[in-house]
Amino acid sequence: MPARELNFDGLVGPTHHYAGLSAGNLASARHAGHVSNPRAAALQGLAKMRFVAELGVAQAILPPQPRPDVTLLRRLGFEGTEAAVLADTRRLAPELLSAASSASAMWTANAATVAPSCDTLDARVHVVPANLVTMLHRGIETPYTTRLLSRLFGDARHFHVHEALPANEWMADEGAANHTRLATQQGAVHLFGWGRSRSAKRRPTVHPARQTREASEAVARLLHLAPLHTVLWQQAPAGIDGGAFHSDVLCVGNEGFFMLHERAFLEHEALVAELALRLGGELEVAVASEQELPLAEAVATYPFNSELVTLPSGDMAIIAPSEAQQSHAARRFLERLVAEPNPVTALHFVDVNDSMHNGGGPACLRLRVRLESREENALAGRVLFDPALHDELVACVQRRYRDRVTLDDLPDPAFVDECRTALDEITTILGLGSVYDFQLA
Ligand code: SUG
Repeated sequence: MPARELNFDGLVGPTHHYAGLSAGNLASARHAGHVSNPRAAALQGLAKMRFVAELGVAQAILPPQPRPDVTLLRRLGFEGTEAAVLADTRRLAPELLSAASSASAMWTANAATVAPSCDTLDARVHVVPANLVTMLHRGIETPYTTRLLSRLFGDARHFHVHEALPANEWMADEGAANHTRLATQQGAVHLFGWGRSRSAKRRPTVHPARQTREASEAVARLLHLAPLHTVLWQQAPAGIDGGAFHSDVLCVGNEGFFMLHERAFLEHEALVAELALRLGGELEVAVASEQELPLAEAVATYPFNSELVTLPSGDMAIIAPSEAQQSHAARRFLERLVAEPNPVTALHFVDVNDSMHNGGGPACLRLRVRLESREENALAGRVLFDPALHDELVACVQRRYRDRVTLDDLPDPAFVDECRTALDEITTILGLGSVYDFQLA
């Protein structure tokens, strides 16, 4: 069956701002309180989508989530009219207003973990939305993510969208940001990176480990993967303590090519040997040593948070953030990969600077979904990216998004109305019907 990988990018929402909400995410902490520009951030994302689509890679898009999440604030005890709830939260608990207003659903690598039908025991595509339980502002994404993915992948002949794992720190799940699928003629392997478990002796001491081994095991079961297809491996605690809060900050893989930093996983040589055993000689691996590319530089400039895509020619391209271009060591490493005899033949840099300031690179902004053509035809909505869709969304963003947002804008009822108008237009453009509660009311 012909299949191709679709990259579902999350459109940046109109409340995008810098709140320093993510402990262990160094860029988020560094930019806390900076004035944001949601319009520029959304246009950068759309430009990246257009660029990827123009390479001949299948591109799709998911809408933002409704923010501020006033229901969250009511659940936390704020009462009265919506305007009163927002004003009181701004005054009494501004960090909760930020959490309720975060545009973090843009980082769709965290939306879910997906297994293609060619790998699953019942030959359907399985999707497990992530509970994102470690961070409040991210955990509130799960209900909408589940609703949206259930709508898009609603055809039960082809898809099964599961419930997220129970929202408990034992089962903390960050979705595909901790998952890589590799495949050669010999087979496919789903590599799940995890940061802590009830039995692991070694764990990070400075920053939180977000993904648990127990959650990864449960996700692998729900995805209906045969054990032969599954490898679970611990992220290096030193990597997490150095700012690699997801495994995709220090590794990315595609088909038979895997690139990683030596601090991505504990005992990375044993991991590479295990992968080689499962995938055979066709697997090619590129490791950056600490000497070649220091961890701090890799975390600051995100060369591993590149999109690694297969081009129509069969060659691969790396789509890296422009921050990695500006770093001598990161750029040298990426250029080495292109020069070496491996499937990577092209290196491109994209500007997703406003997302990077919150710790989200090109790979964080996309969820990979490998679909056969009959499955692609069963997708609901108008979410496949093409030039017309790009132009309509750009016009909407230019019309509806502000170019400057601070904490003081978030409780303003006029701003909240503007955001709803924008989301209403976006979901209409995407042919999704009514997905938000405010549209259903
Ligand atoms: O969860 N940043 C996100 C970045 C997610 C990156 N995703 C991947 N690596 N796949 C996070 O830490 C910052 C929000 C703020 O501080 O305003 C934030 O949520």
